[in-house]
Amino acid sequence: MSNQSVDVVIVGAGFAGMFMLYRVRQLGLSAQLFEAGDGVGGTWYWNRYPGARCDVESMEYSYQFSDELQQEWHWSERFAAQPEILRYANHVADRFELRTQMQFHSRVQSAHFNETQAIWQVKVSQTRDDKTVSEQTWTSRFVVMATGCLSSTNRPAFAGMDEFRGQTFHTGQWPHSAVDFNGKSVAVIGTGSSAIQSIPVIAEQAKQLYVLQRTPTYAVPARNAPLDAAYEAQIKADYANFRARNNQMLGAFGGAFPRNEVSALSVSPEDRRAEFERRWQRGGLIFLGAFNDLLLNEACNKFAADFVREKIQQIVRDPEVARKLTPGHVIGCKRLVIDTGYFETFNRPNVELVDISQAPIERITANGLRAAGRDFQVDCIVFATGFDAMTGSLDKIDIRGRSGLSLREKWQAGPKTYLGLNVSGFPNLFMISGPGSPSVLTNMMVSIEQHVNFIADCLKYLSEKQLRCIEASASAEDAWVAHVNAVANQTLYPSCNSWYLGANVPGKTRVFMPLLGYPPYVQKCEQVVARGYEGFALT
Ligand code: NA7
Repeated sequence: MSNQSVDVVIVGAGFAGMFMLYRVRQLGLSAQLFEAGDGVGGTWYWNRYPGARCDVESMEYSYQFSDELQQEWHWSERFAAQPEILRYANHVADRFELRTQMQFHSRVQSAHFNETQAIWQVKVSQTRDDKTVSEQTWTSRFVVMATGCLSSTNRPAFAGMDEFRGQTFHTGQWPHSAVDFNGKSVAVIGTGSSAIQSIPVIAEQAKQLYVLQRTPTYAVPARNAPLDAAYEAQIKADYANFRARNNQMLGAFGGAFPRNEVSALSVSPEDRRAEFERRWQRGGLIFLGAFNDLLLNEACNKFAADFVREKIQQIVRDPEVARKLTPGHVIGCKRLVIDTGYFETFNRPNVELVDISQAPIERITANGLRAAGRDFQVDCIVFATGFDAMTGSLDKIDIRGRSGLSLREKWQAGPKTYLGLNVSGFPNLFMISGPGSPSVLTNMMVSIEQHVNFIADCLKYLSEKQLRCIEASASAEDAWVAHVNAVANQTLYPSCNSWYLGANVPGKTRVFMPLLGYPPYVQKCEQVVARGYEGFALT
């Protein structure tokens, strides 16, 4: 069927799109959700690579909108693995009967705003095996982009890609059927989070594993374990307060082991080391909360970086391999990775680290690849090369606002938003965890719920006040972009080539995209609402 009309079109069936659909239905509005995959889960639907696991603790990485849901769901491990998170997403979709308004195998190609009627026209391709089988046009008053921050894969254009006769995989688009590396020679390109999680698992299966590293990465142990039943019971007995404590944290997680609110310079070297060691032994991202200025002051950062560098030297037996695995940049300015046996994997006889920092991959060949002046013969190549983060999935859709203004063009010099929720010139178009919001610097589940609640409350307000359109003003947007940059520039975050800056994608404009600091952001959103949606034009 084509030319259908609803109040709200939602793009994406990850945790953001699912909860948005739930809230829109609660408001009594009609909605249709489109999803390119054939199931719910978003990031956790696509990222099925071996070892894929969340880096936020399970008891925190879940919805909080339904107390029954959070009470009845049981996580089996401290850090949940991808299959369990996907089961959770499916459970939520079933429990709240969300699938009735979801259309799978459906890729939104364009969304154009019709100014005369103040409606959006959305073109959707229905696909089978990546081929378009039919097209639909939908109209809606509102469009919500729940397209995810890390869903558009970054695939470097290596020469000779078509020549390779073996199997290739991208960690962000892993096959849904099991992949068996037993007895195979494998090359993994990249050493970011996805690589660091998958390398130890692949190494156990593969005959030979080559890890092609352009930049070494800091990783701290996850110390994953079965979820402690007493800890689970304790949190469930007081879940609301546990959530409230986490919401006060800079990244909306880790309230059970909060940041140590003193400077790394204010304590003796022995006490500093003891605090790093305490957090290293506990495991997880809380390592960077050892002191309150690790990402503000280079000297303090170096204490933390040196601590991890020493650990790498201790774990990796071959001093030359250890040296190559040791990062030199600021720790934490690229997302810190939590690992399970990553550095230990380089002590295995079937694993070789290939340093391509000085001599990049020259080409892919029929039997493998050529890099660092050598030919590597492999059966499989795993591209763990990351994502066109935060803007990639929006860029793929032809989004046009007032006067046919295209979002791609508007964002050519970097994304501009107001609150990471809306863009001037694009009325009634919302994005969840868009650039300019805390998003990827937080526990995404918390940020997602906060954004969805903001949008749903806004839709309710518009309907109560009989308003047709909401749109960020250009001046509020400019001021917001300046604010996001100013906050980032007070920190060490902009100092290295991270995907936060778009530095991993050749040609992408270098702009620090997420906003640091969840609690002040929430306060700002509340203030905006209290002042009648300050910074937005309501018509
Ligand atoms: P990341 O963290 O962006 O890592 C990608 C890796 O791929 C990284 O080591 C890159 O090296 C490497 N890369 C990218 N392009 C190339 C080329 N052309 N040649 C060689 N190596 C390359 O992506 P992940 O999927 O691991 O993690 C993304 C997020 O998902 C993560 O932060 C978690 O939040 C979950 P580089 O460092 O750019 O030199």
